[in-house]
Amino acid sequence: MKKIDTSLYLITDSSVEPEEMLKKVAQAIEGGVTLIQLREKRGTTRDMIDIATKLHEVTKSYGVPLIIDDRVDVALAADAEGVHLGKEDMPIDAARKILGSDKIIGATAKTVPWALEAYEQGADYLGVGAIYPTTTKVKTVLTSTETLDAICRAVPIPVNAIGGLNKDNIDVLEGIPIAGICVVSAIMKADNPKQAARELKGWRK
Ligand code: TZP
Ligand code: MG
Repeated sequence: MKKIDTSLYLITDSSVEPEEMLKKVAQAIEGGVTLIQLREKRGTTRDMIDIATKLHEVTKSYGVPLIIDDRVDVALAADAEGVHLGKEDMPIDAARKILGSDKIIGATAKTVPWALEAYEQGADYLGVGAIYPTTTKVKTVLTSTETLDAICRAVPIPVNAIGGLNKDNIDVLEGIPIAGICVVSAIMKADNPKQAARELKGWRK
């Protein structure tokens, strides 16, 4: 199993301008973010590769891995450390054939059977949610904390909770053996991303 620190996983917000996004990511890493995902829904493939390459320069300078949402081709072009795949994206086993064994492949899972299938196909970590309704633009349904807990116990890979999480509601995850949390707005929409990351970092200590 790969050693991946998913404890505070920041996903970028496609509504933030790229230059601003790069600054916020750097500040968030300084506050303790351990993994970054580029979730970019705008522009052409060329634009995405451009943003991914710039973001990778930033994440590499801090030694934090970069994951690209949905796009195996963009991950390869930017030499990112991995990719995150949902049910409508490339199947995990197909992505593994293209990416090889060293790249990180994350997957979304909302049920125990789905989580087991993703694990068996070679996923390195899972994102489970949405735990709370989210203001981030995404097609998702709510996942109960009971299902989150069951998924954590069903697979040996890191499982992260996602969806509407912030410092004021995160206590709902207490006692569930998650490896970490994924957030978009709690950090990307914060006036001070470094401070926001710091506060989230400390939630389980
Ligand atoms: N998948 C499930 S919820 C979500 C994604 C990408 C968005 C999470 O964003 P936020 O702002 O942390 O609720
Ligand atoms: Mg996707």
